[in-house]
Amino acid sequence: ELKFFFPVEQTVAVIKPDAYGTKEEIIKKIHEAGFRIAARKETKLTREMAEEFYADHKDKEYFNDLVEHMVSGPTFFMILSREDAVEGWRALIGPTDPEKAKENPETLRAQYGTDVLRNAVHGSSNPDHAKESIRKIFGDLKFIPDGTVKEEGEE
Ligand code: RTP
Repeated sequence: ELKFFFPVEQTVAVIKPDAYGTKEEIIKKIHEAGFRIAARKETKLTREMAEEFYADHKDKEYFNDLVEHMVSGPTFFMILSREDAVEGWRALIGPTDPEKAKENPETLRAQYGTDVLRNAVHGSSNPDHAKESIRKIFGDLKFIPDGTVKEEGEE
């Protein structure tokens, strides 16, 4: 009998202010898709934090609108843990534009997004970005192999 094991991976998932009111529904779907929520943090971003979080987009024409949106209300950050978490979460959320996401009505952006800016959720685009976002949002967390995370100093 052959068995394949895939490494547990972490990604950052964000419920943006426009979807904050549907947070509990989204969390239920996250669990149904087999993710564990290894860490969570709820915060209202300052302009500085929002600009840092989306630093790679600072030359885009939508950057100011994006930052305005991200500071408009509370944001819910999660570290999701699962096999193939980065790609799995991106598949669950769907494309950036909720209209396009509607090609698969099961995607979260199809269900909770409003438009290309207010598209309900964010996901890391690759494992390096995931690590960088984890550091920006959660500080230096120590990862242990089963995908759970601990804060520095915690047993
Ligand atoms: P990715 O980079 O992995 O594709 O991520 P994404 O789907 O979140 O979309 P991305 O193109 O990276 O853009 C980041 C966020 O900026 C807002 N946005 N607005 N008005 C617009 O044309 C526009 N384009 C992007 C969205 O909130 C998007 O999630």
